[in-house]
Amino acid sequence: MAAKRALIIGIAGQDGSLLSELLLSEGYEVIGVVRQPTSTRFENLEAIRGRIELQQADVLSELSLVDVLSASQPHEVYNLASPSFVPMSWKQPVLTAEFAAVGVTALLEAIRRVDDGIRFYQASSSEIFGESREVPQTEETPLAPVTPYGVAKAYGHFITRSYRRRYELFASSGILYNHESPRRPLDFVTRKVSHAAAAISLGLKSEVLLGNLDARRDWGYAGDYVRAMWLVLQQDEADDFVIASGETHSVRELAAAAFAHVGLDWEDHVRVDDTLIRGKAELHDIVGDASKARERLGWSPRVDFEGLVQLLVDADVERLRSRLEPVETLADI
Ligand code: GDR
Repeated sequence: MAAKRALIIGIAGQDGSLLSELLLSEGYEVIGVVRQPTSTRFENLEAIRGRIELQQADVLSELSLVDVLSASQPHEVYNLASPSFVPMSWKQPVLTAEFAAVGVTALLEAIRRVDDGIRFYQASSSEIFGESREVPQTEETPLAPVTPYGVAKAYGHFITRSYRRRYELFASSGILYNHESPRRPLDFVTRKVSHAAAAISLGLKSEVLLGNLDARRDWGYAGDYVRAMWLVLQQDEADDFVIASGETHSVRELAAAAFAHVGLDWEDHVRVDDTLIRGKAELHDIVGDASKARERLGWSPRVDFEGLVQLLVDADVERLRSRLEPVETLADI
């Protein structure tokens, strides 16, 4: 049987690159869509660059999407193209809405025109639950987003459902809670903390500034979560799925675990910077009930919170050490 073809919009990010690796291991042909020229060096794709094809397209241009879909004829399309750092959405609310809301519509329209048999995955987010009255949240929990990012993602979520209903497209959403890996940019709190713990343990810095230490999140490992994305598109029917660990931990617990892993006391190195506190934009009680994913997809996370923190810190120690080595070698000469 000919290999299945997957098109990943936003392939160069954390999720896109991890999903590519999974799909390649499942025997897929993987085509990625990027906004930059395809000759750009994408760090996350280095290891698999020779095994994937890249196409340049803009999710705001339906025509460019129609061209890419017509040329590549994918069986599955994963839409991971969106800004992902939530505080930035207050600085760039229009751009956020363009990519996370309008872009999804352009993509659904392009799919409908080119081949309505394509299976479509939309990256929804737990941010759509915002000030949720229901704890934990399920696929049926009413949406109450509070950030421009959450509002735009809610649009993306609803338009995906709307096309599923009106045009009977195979269009599914994964409502993913926070999912992390060593490929997370340093703006996000997990990488910020793991990188700081690693750097401090190596004597490269002495402290890190964080925001609200009492903030809680439902954190998981991104490698587990991209597996859920793939499973969502292997079902008989399109649907929405909450993908979450089902437990929350505070930023304080995150810092304590990360610093303890390198033999340090977090309280000696963490300072609070009030400008990083999100105030009324902070989300509370955001925790997912992934029962449906467990029952229907057979999905459950393999890496727990402790395992995740250790994996992140170990990767940062490794990365920083390998950068340090050439310097030490030079110093020896
Ligand atoms: P989030 O992730 O906004 O939940 O969105 P982030 O890691 O930025 O924040 C998590 C929590 O940590 C608190 N916090 C800090 N956050 C950052 N970034 N920096 C700090 O110094 C800091 N100190 C405390 C925050 O207040 C917050 O409570 C992520 C993204 O991946 C989204 O794209 C995705 O949709 C959601 O998760 C689900």
